[in-house]
Amino acid sequence: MNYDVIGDIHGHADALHRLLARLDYRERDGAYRHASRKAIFLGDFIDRGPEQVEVLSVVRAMAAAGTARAVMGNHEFNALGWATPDGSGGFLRPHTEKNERQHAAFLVQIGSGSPAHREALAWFASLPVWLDLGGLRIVHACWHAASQACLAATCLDASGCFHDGGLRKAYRSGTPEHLAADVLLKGPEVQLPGGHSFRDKDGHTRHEARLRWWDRAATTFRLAVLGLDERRSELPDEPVPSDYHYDEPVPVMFGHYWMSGRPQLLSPTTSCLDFSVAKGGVLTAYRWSGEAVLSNDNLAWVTA
Ligand SMILES: [Mn+2]
Repeated sequence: MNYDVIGDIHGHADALHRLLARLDYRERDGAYRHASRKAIFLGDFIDRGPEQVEVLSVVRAMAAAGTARAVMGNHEFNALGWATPDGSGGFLRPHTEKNERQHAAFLVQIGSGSPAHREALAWFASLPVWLDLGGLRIVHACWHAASQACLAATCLDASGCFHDGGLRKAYRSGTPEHLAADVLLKGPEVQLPGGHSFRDKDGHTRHEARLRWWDRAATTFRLAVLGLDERRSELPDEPVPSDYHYDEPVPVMFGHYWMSGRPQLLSPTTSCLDFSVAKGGVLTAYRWSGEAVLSNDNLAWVTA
């Protein structure tokens, strides 16, 4: 099977319609279809953008018609946690001001507590955390076998989706399952050594940093930490104690990282397809036809 893998949409339905048209999908019997290809969505359908209900409608229709598959993003994981009581008067994802701000547009657009909201949650819960298609691997933020094994053992059903008890376990802070869900859906972070810290773009002091797990040459903190380009030299030139680096020959595609600029591969076997459509960037797809070595020629995109 040939797949068109599509990055984070975040409620930008207009871009999604244009991208599917650009990829030669046509709407018939209520769903976009292609004569010889299927779509795969990398998660993060909701939050931020203006047409989140429409995005869910397009993607769910394709999934129901068998013309697309999808994995869970951290925003769908968060939506489930936000709406699931924790049994002691709160919710799995606390209703803090920061969490509410991140989710408010979705709750307004879908109608918090409405039948449509409940239906969307049931669909989010039906999304697998990753897809292993043999020659192609799909996950929202990071491919990491040990984290996958950890979740599969106690939190996921046979289709790779969270069951109710598994979702609760993955939300329990300090457990291996919580860390595993974080790695797969939000990407691995490491503690900086020797009390090092830096200020992030919001001015918060951080002692942990996100890793460029797809870069096998990124062996020191200075090389491996993401998103600090101009201040890289402040980081220690010491080895990263991390087993997160991906160095297998099977191509892996993911979203999540708010890349900017013209879409391009990260390496011949790794491709982040999130080019920030929700921040004025582009909605991006990789047109995969079975190749083990990826090519920039197979990237396609539309502007926001
Ligand atoms: Mn994400």
